[in-house]
Amino acid sequence: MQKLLLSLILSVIAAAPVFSAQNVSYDQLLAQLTSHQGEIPAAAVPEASAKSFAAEAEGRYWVGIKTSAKAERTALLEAGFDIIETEKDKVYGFADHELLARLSAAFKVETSQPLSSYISRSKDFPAADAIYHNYQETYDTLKQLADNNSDIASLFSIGKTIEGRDIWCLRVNNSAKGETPSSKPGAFFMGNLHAREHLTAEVTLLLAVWLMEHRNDADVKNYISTLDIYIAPMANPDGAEFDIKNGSYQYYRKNMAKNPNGSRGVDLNRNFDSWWCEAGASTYPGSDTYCGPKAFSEPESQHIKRFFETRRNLKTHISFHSYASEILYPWGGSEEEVADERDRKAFVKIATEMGKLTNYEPRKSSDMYVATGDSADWAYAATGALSFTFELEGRGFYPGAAIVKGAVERNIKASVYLLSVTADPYKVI
Ligand code: 0X9
Ligand code: ZN
Repeated sequence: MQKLLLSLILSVIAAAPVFSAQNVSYDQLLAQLTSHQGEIPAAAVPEASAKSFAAEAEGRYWVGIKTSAKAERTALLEAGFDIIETEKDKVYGFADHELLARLSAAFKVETSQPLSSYISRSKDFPAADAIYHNYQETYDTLKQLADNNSDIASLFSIGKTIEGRDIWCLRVNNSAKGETPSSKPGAFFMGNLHAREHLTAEVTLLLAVWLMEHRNDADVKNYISTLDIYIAPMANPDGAEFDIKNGSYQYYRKNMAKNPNGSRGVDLNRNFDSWWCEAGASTYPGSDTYCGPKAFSEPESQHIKRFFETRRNLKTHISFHSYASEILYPWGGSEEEVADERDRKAFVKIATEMGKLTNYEPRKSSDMYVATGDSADWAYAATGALSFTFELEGRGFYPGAAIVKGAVERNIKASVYLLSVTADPYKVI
């Protein structure tokens, strides 16, 4: 529960954001962390006084369910329960009244703590988390990177979301720009498919900033001239913006689809056509693991699909999520291991190496639970690109400003390692 308390405390602090996209630099962006750490209260407050959840959180509960079996965890996902934390014999997540009643009937619900509501007037990250970049700030930063490095970088939109926002992607390639095809081996880094996992957008955005600043380092220079690199920090910008819409967090995961039953959102990481809506996904539109009316029903997943399908040069991919400190490789939707022995060995070896650089645990995606329809499973199955799901570090979706620097640094190392094998991922085995 410490993670919740910290998030609660952080989000009640109000002050103006400090971000400026002018002359963006990696050190400058990270230096802002120091100036904000002083605003984070050191001591936790009693749970009863913590009340920073937004209106969206009203009527929701933080629920603990006794379970130790993997099959039961998968069944919980199917019942519409998004497992957020896992202990040896217990899992935690959010549920509204209706879901809580259904869960209580079928599972051993041990604890349920109501979330109170709090509405603030700003439309941005809570002040203590002003280091995080909202959608406009993310675009401004990417645009400036592209403008300042126009010989090797370009910015284009993968497509528009359900609310009409562009899914921006920075491309790093010294010969091809925008959507022009390239035959160079490609790597694709994607963040924020899940709305509330904001740290994933920071890691990918700062990766882009770092690469541009280090463009003349011998190894980076080599990757830039031989590879086709894509970085899309916000794959679900509608959800990410909704999650911070009142200046306090909404604990929102899905996209902004309007479901026929009046509920909101499809889980984009259950909407891809990889055993779509079989195990570990819910057909209940209100649930956090709702798979949507059909595979690829959502514009966001359609655009990501088209992105992969029109770039058959992509060899490696990371979809960044949070939080579990894990590096996951296929399959996630099946307990099977991938059939191709070369791929299997490469997955394990590359995940292990990236695990050493991040201190995250490499494992088969379905080891924790089986969940179908995820983007990395689909990307690997459809294109052969070695696709990983990272679950970043931290305790909670809102781990605060102080975590950003370490997470960014570690994940840049892992990402650069992935670039180092992208030309021939099988050389590692
Ligand atoms: O459940 C998910 O979509 C991912 N975890 S998260 O907490 N970020 O929501 C994990 C997806 C990969 N795992 C499986 N397919 N089992
Ligand atoms: Zn996620």
